[in-house]
Amino acid sequence: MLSRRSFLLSTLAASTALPTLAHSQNATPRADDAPPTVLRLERRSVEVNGKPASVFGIRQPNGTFGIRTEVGKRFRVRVENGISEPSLIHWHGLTPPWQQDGVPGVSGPPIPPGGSADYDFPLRFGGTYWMHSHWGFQEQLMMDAPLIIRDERDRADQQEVIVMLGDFSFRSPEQIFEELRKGDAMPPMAGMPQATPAAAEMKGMGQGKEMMAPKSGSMSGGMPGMATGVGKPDLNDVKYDAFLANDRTLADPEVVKVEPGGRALLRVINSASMSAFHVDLGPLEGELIAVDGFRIAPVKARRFPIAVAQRLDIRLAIPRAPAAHPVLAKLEGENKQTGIVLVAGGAQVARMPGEASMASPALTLDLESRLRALSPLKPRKADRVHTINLTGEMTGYRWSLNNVAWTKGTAPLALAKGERVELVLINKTMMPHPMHLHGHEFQVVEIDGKRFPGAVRDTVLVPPGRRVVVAFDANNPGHWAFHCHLLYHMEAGMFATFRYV
Ligand SMILES: [Cu+2]
Repeated sequence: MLSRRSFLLSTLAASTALPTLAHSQNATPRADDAPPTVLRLERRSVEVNGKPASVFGIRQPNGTFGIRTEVGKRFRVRVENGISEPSLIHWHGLTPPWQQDGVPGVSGPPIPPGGSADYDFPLRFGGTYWMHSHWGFQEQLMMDAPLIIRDERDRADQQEVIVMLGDFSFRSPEQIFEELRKGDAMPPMAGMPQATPAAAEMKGMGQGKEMMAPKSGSMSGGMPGMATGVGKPDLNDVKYDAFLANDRTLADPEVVKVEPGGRALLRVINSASMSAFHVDLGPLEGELIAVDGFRIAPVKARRFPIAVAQRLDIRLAIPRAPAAHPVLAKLEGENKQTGIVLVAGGAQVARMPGEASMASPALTLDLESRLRALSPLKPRKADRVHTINLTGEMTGYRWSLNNVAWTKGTAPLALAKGERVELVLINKTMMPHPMHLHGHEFQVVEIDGKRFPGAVRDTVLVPPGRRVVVAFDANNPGHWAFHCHLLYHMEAGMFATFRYV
């Protein structure tokens, strides 16, 4: 078993310049250094549907899941691997030096059982982020936690409520992946005509007038998961046993006391491996003030879509009358739901069913097309454009980018320091793909040919048949992952890297 020291040395061997790992090399910390926050990777038990389940967790020694810190501070963390297998934690949405990004085989080696790794970098911006393992299928087993960076948006008179969404199966992730590969659910062939989710768009929550891709030939014949009609997207190809909010189902939801007449900030994190939701506030109107941590011109609504790995910051004014206010998350395309309950005053909490009376529609880009960044990128012509087709093959659940299923030997995509880069993401498949870029925030600048100064974020949904363009500045040299955040798509090869120095 590797010691922590040999892990650090092997990290060093992988790279010549590691200024930000300097702290871990110091035998004695400087006097002005606070000790690092320790995060322990651990096994733990949770109860789901009345049955015990062994999952993972990321906790501080005092029991706190994840980290809550402040903008301007350094992110000084020691991760201790207390499980019996290797692991490595990715700080989703942060922009660390690339060696500290936590992607095994790209950023550095995994932490062996019993080992630890140190992290130290400045926090440039605040917001709602999260952390999760990038090793194997550990994310499906809840190796994830909130990563909250407070900034001027946080107010003393505002109660923070974190809602971490998840999908859960009593089957092992390996078994789930095996079932997918055997063809219980198969993506369409690359290059085949693509149907569009027109029906779902019509039923969509928003009334946006966005462009739709033209409807073309149906792929639904013989496609599992598509029996409900022509032209619908293929959603939810893993059948889960439960959907969780803060580790719990609606049979026994988390109940959070809030102040009647007070303010709350919901920090919703979709840490599910494969499931997108509609956050449903019932009769309450919320104000969406940030996506993926970054501020937007506020949008008021009662329902907000959230794709896998995305975050929503929603301000709520709690009514004065005593009442229970469920905050539900409804699985897209189905009637399954999960959530928590906000209780103001002495109100009774009524039992809520885990299934809604109606199925939710698929997520659309209606909201995305209406979001406007409060701090957009400086307008600038792209120095480099990468067109990235989101692709899939018929056999064996093979997902890919530009028809390449990533392996360690796949060449990185090129870019150069200082460039404005645009990624043209074209979904040639029947499934929606939430695409995530590591180490950089990007701005959504185009949907289906229409340019607009959209949200700055780190994960964008590309529904079937749609074309989404994101722009970013190549200002953080290194070797970075870019991938679909659906866990089994990523594992199947829907993954690429960028490398520049
Ligand atoms: Cu995908």
